[in-house]
Amino acid sequence: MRGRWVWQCLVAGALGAVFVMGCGRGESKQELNLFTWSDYISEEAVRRFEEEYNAHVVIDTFEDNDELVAKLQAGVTGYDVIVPSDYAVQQLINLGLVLPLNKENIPNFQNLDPRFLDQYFDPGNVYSVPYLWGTAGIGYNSEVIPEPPDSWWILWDEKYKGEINMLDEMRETMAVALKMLGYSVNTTDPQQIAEARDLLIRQKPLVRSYTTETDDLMVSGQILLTHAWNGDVLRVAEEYPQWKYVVPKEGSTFFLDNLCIPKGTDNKELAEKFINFILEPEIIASVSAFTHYGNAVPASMDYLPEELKNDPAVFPPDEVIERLEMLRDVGDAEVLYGEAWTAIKSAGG
Ligand code: N2P
Repeated sequence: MRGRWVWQCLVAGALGAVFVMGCGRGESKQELNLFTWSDYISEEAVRRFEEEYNAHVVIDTFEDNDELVAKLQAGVTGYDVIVPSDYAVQQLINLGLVLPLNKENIPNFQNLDPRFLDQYFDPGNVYSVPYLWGTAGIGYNSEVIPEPPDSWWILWDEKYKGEINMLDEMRETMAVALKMLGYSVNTTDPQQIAEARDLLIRQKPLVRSYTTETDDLMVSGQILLTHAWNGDVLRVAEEYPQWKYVVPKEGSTFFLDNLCIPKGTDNKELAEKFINFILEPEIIASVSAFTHYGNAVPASMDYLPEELKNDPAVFPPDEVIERLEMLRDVGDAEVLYGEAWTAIKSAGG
């Protein structure tokens, strides 16, 4: 009897060892699920994280902050790291959809420029780590429009009917109209929101599309003008230098996108390792070099290509910065924005 038991144990042990060895040969790779904007991380950052942590990075993309918030609110799980903008971080915190970060696991937090920390949307950076920042403005095809447009009004010019794209991002697109009217992008005044709505409805017959994924439209020549984030135009411009970017004189928005860990992650430890890894100066530099967005790690400047460092469209001069406002959570007025946006989207084009 005893002998049989010993034999069984040996077999079980051997099987166990085979299982463990099997795991060591690949199956044990941990998965890091990143939910982010399109073209918003470098291949180098992904590859090096995968190598160093024996992990596999799975990327899923969203098109705008509302989509990200709505998905998490609807209970979609399985993501370990998400990339909300400023005001969306505030919304996610209020909804209880992001987890507090354990800074002990993120020693590279000290690499961050204090100017990007402790923002209104997350005092003390309990839930968020700054990632990339940029501006919204106008991307234009300089072969056809040689003079840099200085005003948002060009997107209302009949001459370009059917060749204009607007960002499909409620707060950003409302911000264009609000700035044209001389109002704050964070107004909660129903009258001002209604005026902005009407201006965008007036523009609609000229608009070819509303999308935040503008690359193909620019490259294929289907549009001549687009409301866009700077990096998205500058990345295309590397290969298609006719595409240029300006921030109009009426002013615009400045965004700060952040790394957060959503509730429902099943690997918070790996998520924190990933965030820490991204904050390595050389790694975040590779992200900026690819995306053409500024980052919040000053030491990364040493690794950035000269042209990028000196590009005022990436690092705007003070006179441009003065014209920029950051979007904020508008609280109850969000409903008014939502109604305005629905009216714009459903208006006859
Ligand atoms: C990247 C989009 C930039 C994110 N394709 C703006 N918050």
